[in-house]
Amino acid sequence: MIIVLKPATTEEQLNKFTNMLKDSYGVKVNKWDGVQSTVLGLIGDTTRVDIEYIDAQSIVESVKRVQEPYKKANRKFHPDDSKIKVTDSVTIGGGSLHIMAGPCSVESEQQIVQIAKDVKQSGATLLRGGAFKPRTSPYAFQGLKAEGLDLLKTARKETGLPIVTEIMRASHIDMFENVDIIQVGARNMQNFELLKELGKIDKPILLKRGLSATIEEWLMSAEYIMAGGNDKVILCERGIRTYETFTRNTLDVSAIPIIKKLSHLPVVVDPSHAAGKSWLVEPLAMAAVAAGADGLIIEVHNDPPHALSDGAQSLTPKQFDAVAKKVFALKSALDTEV
Ligand SMILES: [Mn+2]
Repeated sequence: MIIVLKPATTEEQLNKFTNMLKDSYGVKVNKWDGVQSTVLGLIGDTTRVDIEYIDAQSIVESVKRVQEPYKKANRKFHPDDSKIKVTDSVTIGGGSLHIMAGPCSVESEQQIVQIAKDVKQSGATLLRGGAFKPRTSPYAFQGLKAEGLDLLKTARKETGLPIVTEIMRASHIDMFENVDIIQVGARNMQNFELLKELGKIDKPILLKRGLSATIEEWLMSAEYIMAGGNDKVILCERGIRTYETFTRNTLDVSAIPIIKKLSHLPVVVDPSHAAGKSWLVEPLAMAAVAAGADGLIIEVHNDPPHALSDGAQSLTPKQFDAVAKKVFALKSALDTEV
């Protein structure tokens, strides 16, 4: 339920009203302060709330029930875009464009440090790299695990790039304490126990869309994290499963404006896993930025044919440089649009 308060509402009236809502109905009250008005979002069982009584209060401008099952992720509860601060220099959402780039898997110190330097040179502002790898086959390379995390930290030290890497299980959260953005992969999007644990920490979470997840299911997974108190959720569209087999997945470009309409959370797009083919990364990246994405996450490898995972979709540093140039040029053209 959403309650919009009149602009003249005083702090004292607001507190009294909020306490009444909590005490009478046992709901949580989420407050959003806008320039013109204050919006209260009621979370919990609102079936007992007397909507006519609320509407009759002198400080209430309007009140309406929210049909969607996601509340904290809902734009109605938070009309402005969320800006997720990662470091002093990197904030995702709110109009900026950030590129996270790096290899599918961290393979060695030399590999990750060199790629980090290269992608930074091309304008990437975050370094991606998998240490724990969820692979379709149990016989495929499973990642360097804890050693991979250490190598990512070495690359961060060398370049200053914040790091984003995937977590596979809740018992690893302590190990990820010094990671800048924790990624939840597509296969874990509905691992609700993991999501609940990530809701208890104060760190940005990159939540990838599940292979066959609807937009509402994806937002409900974000809600799981936010319900626990962690509002720092960044959504990542990475392609969905369709009948098409030419591409690894089908990039759902329409999800970007739909998420923007339904939610205030930033959206990052992964053209690499959507395409599965390196030559498709550039057009899909351009489409994503044109559709309003807040960022891109792109796989870059120094030697794609010999990559331990996802070589076919990885760009070389030189190819990445060309893609980044085009993407930033497109972004500035969009920003100067009248
Ligand atoms: Mn990959």
